[in-house]
Amino acid sequence: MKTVFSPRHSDHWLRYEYSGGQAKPCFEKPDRVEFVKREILNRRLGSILLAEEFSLDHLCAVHDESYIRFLQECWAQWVKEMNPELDAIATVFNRQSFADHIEPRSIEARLGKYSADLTAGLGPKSWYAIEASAHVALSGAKQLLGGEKAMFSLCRPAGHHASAALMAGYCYVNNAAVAAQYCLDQGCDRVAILDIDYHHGNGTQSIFYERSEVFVASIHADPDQEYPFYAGRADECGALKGLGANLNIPLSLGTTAWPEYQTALQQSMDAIASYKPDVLIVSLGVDTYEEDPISHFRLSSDDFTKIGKQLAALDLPSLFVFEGGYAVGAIGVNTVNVLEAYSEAV
Ligand code: OKS
Ligand code: ZN
Repeated sequence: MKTVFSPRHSDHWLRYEYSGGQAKPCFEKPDRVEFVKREILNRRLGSILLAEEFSLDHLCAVHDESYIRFLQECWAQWVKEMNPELDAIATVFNRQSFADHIEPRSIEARLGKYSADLTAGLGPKSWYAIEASAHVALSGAKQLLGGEKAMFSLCRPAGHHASAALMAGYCYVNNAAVAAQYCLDQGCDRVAILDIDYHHGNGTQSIFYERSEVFVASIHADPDQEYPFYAGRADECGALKGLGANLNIPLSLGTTAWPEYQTALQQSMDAIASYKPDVLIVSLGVDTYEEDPISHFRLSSDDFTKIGKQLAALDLPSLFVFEGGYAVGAIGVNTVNVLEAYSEAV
């Protein structure tokens, strides 16, 4: 399996993340994908291609144009109005609808309009990494449609919490959604997205919730107990034309190990098989790992091999898009375990 990568990911880094009322060092750091890249080379998974450039239209096909403009402009405006020594992050939020039609002027107000919560900020060059990450996903999709059986887009920052006009959960542009829309625009009739990150892919769900051409399935920690809290329940099945095209499988924290996970994976695969998509996009997070510092499932490194093997049974052209995973010592092994087992089984 070939990988697409961009060194521009390292343009994105933040000083702090906020949790439990505290500023802490970030779990989401540039190292993460460098470790994955190193393991890909060590294990000879396949060649590593640099991302191609794509038009911004592909991002605007799933995101509001005003939101993308905000991501581009944020840092320059933050420097003018706020403190250039600190990350650009929201302090106020638009929870009232009176100003929804207004593009706010001040950067504080714009950050609040386009942030879901305090889990996503922007640094001096974050936009360049965000754009490159979308290009990594688009390049993978292009290769797939060009005839590759499977591709790995080693995206950073991740995307699955980002909705049409909100950044959240370390995510800015929804890379998997951008890739899915690209596949449709290039002639696919139906695309399935399977999100196996530990966290519910609430951004992806919201982008495609009322559409039938993209089936979205997510296996994740129960939102009663885990971020993103406000989406991911089993009764969220899609709406309007998208009714029936959304599947959530929440699993309980602390106790979920391979037997429960395997059953959920099979259930999601059965649903995808009956949807009969032209391509599969896997939002691949490895924060389901037992030693992940922010998550509470109990998958072992060997279990990631089993995931790859099991997914191969779908026998679909597959684009793996990287999402979360914070146990940097094992992040490469766990990720490549999925990809290598998938490649060997198809
Ligand atoms: C705040 C929790 C923030 C979680 C961010 C989730 C990042 C992730 N106490 N998403 O898949 O890995
Ligand atoms: Zn995650």
